[in-house]
Formats: sequence, structure tokens, C-alpha cells
Amino acid sequence: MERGQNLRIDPDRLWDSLMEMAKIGPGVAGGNNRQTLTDEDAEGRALFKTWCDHAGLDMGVDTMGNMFATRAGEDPDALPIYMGSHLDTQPTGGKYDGVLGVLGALEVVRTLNDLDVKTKHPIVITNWTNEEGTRFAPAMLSSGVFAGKHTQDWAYDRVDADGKSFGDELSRIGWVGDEPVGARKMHAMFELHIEQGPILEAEGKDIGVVTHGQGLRWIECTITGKESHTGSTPMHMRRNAGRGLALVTELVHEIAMKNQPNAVGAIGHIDVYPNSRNIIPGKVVFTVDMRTHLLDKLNAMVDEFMKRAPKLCEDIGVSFDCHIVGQFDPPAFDEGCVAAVRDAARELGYSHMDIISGAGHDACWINDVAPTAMIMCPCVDGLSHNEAEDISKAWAQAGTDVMLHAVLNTAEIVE
Ligand code: HGY
Ligand code: MN
Ligand code: MN
Repeated sequence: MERGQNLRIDPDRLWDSLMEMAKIGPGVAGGNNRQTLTDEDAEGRALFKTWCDHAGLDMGVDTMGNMFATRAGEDPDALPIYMGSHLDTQPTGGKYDGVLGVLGALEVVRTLNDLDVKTKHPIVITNWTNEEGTRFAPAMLSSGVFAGKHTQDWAYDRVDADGKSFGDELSRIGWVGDEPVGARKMHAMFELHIEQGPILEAEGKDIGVVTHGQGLRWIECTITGKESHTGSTPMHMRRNAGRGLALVTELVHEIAMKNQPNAVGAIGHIDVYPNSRNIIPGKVVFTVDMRTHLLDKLNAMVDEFMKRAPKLCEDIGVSFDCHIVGQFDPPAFDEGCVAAVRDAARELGYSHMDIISGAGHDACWINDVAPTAMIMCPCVDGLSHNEAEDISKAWAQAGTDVMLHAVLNTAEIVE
């Protein structure tokens, strides 16, 4: 029996930590509203740091507020194995999106500490700042800066709906670290995450071995018409930006449907100005979200959108403008790390299947700078980005056990 093969995490301790973290930034329907760089995020970070201190980990923080808690290895020159995800949530988020990946990593370390397991490579738990991109677009902002996809200055200048900047808010909550972002080198990174889709539950599988992810384009659009009285303006004289939104919303859906299977499109963020019941909208600002794991298809979808949306608006007398505010191409995860995940699931006897990630994750960017793979567990009805998001303790245990063994197989246990 290979040393460590019978190691398992403590599911009750993991569940208690998940429930403890869920108390911070409660939502209004049983989930969470712990948006990035809010006081609630700061509170969640502080709790996570306290737990890392108790686990004897050394905490480093970089200039994007990314947190790195290190468990020393026997060979200090060996590059660390990272396990990371995010503690920030959507405004109507669930208790497990991102949080399972960070606290599952903490449970892996707690388990190694319990049994005094020594590894050649150091092991690092990471909390990536602003994965969700809901307050400050784009998503995966800080892992993106870490991977050299955005400059830190550009990231610091991102503003929320109230005009507050990322840089000012990071400083306000006291989490600007001293490490230069991106300086750390990794031997590998693993991210445990709920699937956020219905496939694993429908297939009756405990583990998703994530081979690829969807690529994403976030297109921020502005349609401009003319504010005027909803009662006294004759229909033929109206320049209704709200109609433009309706036509473009239908266009996004049509493009996604004609590219089935494996393509999605929707508009989730919409600001209407002046948003008064008796004023025809003079302006609407919204973000189109298009995704597929096939790069050529993604580019073709965006091209068609860019061609047709302005014409739809011109035909009804309103103007259309847009620019890309977030994007990444479909990632193919590292075959060696993916094999470590698949082998761990098989050795542990968990049912598993290869899967493509529908959602974006920090792992999608880190995959460009270090060998990376993801482990997924099911979630109830595939529901996520909804306060009713739910998982079972058994699923959380399965995913974290697999991460434990994928990391051990990579970090090399020292006798
Ligand atoms: O948008 C995403 O896919 C991720 O949940 N931030
Ligand atoms: Mn997530
Ligand atoms: Mn999310």
C-alpha cells in the first residue's frame, strides 16, 4: 500500500468551516452577498487568515490582495504546489462557489498536519481577489494580473457602480500586500470547484475531471436614444433605447441558439437611464456574455454580433457602441495535472467523468503560467449564482479527498 493512500479528509470539519464562513456577508435568501473588497470580504479574509495561522501556515499577500498561505516542504528549493479559488461571492451568491475551493484546500492542509505528513514540495493555499467580476469587471481580475493578462494599473482603475476604484477599495480594507503580483512561481495549481451546471448530478458522478474550459467574451454595450415623455411623445417621434436593448437581447439569444450545442449567450448586467417610469429610456448600458469551448465558434459568434447589433439599432433610430471588457480563450488544462486528478478519483473509488467547465475560474488564467487542473463536484440541480446553491457533504468530501491525493501525488510525500 503506497504511503498515504488511505488518507482521507475530515468532512465534518470541512463542513463546519464552510458554514462558519457562510455566516459572513449573509444574503437575503440563505446564500451570501460577500462581494469583493467590501467590509464583508475583509471579514471573510480575516477569518481565513486566523484559520491559516492556527494551521501554522505562513501568509503572504501580493499587491492585488491575493492571499498565499504556505505549508513548508522538506525541500525549500522545490516549487510549491498551489491549491486556490476565491472567497468573494456574487450579490446573490451561494455558500460554495469558490469557497469550497479555498476551504477544501485548508482541509487538505489540516489533514496533512493531523498526520504529520511531510511533502518534498511546499503547499500553498490561495484566495484570489475578485474572481467574480460582479463589482469590478472583468471576472478573474487578480489571477489575470498575476498571469500577466492585465496591468495592475488597469486593474486598480476599475470602478464599481458607485465610482469607487478597485485600488482605493483594496487599500480601504487594508489588504494591499507587499509582494509584487505575479512574482511567485508554481510547480502546479489545482482548483476544486462546484460544477455550477447539471451534468455531474444528472450522470450520477461524484467527480468532474476538468479537461477544458469555455472561452468567454464580455462585451459592454451602450445604446443611446432620446429621453422624452412616455405619455406625450408620439410613437413615430420616439428614439427608445429600451427597444434597442430588447432587440439586442433577442439577437444574443438567437446567435447562441444557432450555434448549439456548446454555445451560450445572455445579458446579465443592465443599467437603464434615467430609469424613470414615465421617461422613455435615453440610454441603456449592458454587458453581453458569450461563451463556448471552441475558439473559432466564439470568434464567429462575436463577429456576427458586432455586425448585426449596430444595424438593428440604426433601423430604430438609436445609436450603438460597444467594447470588450473581459475575455479569455478556451483553456485546455495541463494533461499531467488532469491525469493526477483522474488517477486520484480512480484510486479513491469515486465515480468520475471528464468534463468541460462552463464557468470561468482563476485556474483558467493560472493555466497560462503553470501546469493547472480543476476538480469539480456536483451541485444540486446544477444551480449556482443563486442563493439556493446547494451541495451535499459527501460531494464536498469527494472533491476534497481527490484534491488531497492529486496534490500528494504531485507534492511527493517524504518518508
Ligand atoms: O463568470 C464566471 O464564469 C465566473 O463565475 N466568475
Ligand atoms: Mn467561482
Ligand atoms: Mn461564480
